[in-house]
Order: sequence, then C-alpha cells, then structure tokens
Amino acid sequence: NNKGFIFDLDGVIVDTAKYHYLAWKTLANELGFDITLAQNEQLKGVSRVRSLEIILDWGNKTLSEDEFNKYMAEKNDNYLSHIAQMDAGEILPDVPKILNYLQETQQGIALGSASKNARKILQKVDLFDVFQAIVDGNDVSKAKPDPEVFLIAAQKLNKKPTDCIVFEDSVAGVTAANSAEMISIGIGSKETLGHADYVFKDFTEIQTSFINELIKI
Ligand code: B16
Ligand code: MG
Repeated sequence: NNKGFIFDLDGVIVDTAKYHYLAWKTLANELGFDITLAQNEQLKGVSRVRSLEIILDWGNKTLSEDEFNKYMAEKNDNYLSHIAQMDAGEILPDVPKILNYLQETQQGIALGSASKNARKILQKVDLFDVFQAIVDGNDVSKAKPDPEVFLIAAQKLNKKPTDCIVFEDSVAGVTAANSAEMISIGIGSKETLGHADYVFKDFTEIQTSFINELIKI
C-alpha cells in the first residue's frame, strides 16, 4: 500500500513561527503599537498579505498601497535575516524519524505550505531532497483554508485526495485538509485543532505503528 503524506512547513517541520513573530512585532512597533504572542497564534498558516491586513486592523492603521508593499518587503527582509541563520538543528523533534519511516515504506511525501520562502527553508535545514513534490505560496491562487495547496500536492504525488494524509499546526490548514477530503492530523493542542481527525502535541507522540495504520486505511 502506498499513500500520500503532505506536510505543512512552519509549525510542523520547523518552528519558524517565532521568526515571523519577531519580524511582525518589529513592524508593528515601527507603526506605534505591539502584537502579543496570543495574537501571533491567529497569524499561523495565514498568507503574508493577509497577515499584514490583520495586523493593521489590530493597530487601527490604514496604509497606502505603496506603503503596504514597502512594509511587506521590509517584513520579509527581516524574516529572511533570521532564516539565514537556520540549520538542520532547527528541525522539530522526531520529524526525521517519521520522514525516514515514510521513505523506507515508499510512501509519497509532499510539502504543502503557505510560505513563499518554503524552498529556501527546506534547503537551509537540508530536507529539500526528501520531498517528491513541493507546493508553496508561489504555486497557489487561493490561501488556506482553501484546499488548493493540498489538492495540487496530491496531484503532483499522483494520489487521490482520499489517499492523502496531512500534518498541520494551524486552524486554517486543518480546515483546508478536511475540505480536500484528506485525513487531517493536527500538530498542537486539542483545544485549537479539535476539528482534525487526530491531534498530537508533536511528532514525539507519533509512533510508526500509527503510521502503519494510516497506510492500511
Ligand atoms: P511567507 P505554513 C505560513 O507557513 C506561516 O504559518 C505564516 O505565519 C506565514 O505568514 C505564511 O506561511 C507566509 O509565509 O511570508 O514566508 O510567504 O505554516 O503554511 O508552512
Ligand atoms: Mg503551519
């Protein structure tokens, strides 16, 4: 048996959420307000453009189109300065264990991320070659919770959506996986990701026996 396993990037494979937060916080501070860690939770899985719109709402700010684009570029430059420091040590615990097992059992492995920087990050942490298909923020016209990103990943893996399993840490991403009729596995808390088919705190809680069950479904 052979399935498609689709991984979100930020919050599932690496914890780049902390770098997004630092970069957005710097930007908000420049505009005269602050954003909290709790607010940052709501930005997970959300595209760059949409994130800035939400942040401006929080600060009650409006920007001209030129200013908006300037701040978007500035945020990304700041974010990329953190990414430049990354290495394989930032891969989240037990992610390599699961990826190795999926490779050994010849499963399809794809990335389904909202980030336009996904390919760069995979290269930094030396995981680029593990993925048979990479679908990221450059490849989609509709952001999560729309299922487009995962449907394209399934297509690239040559799998039916119902033969795919998605690992996601964001509310929008789990909703996207469910709409794609894929099995959704939430990585995080049951409170936030209650709509997922299964929820685990992180990959240290996922056994290869559980992966075997998914392969057999
Ligand atoms: P970028 P994921 C998402 O990645 C992040 O969770 C979200 O915080 C970010 O705004 C989005 O990517 C866009 O990222 O600015 O690098 O294009 O969780 O879908 O892998
Ligand atoms: Mg994520």
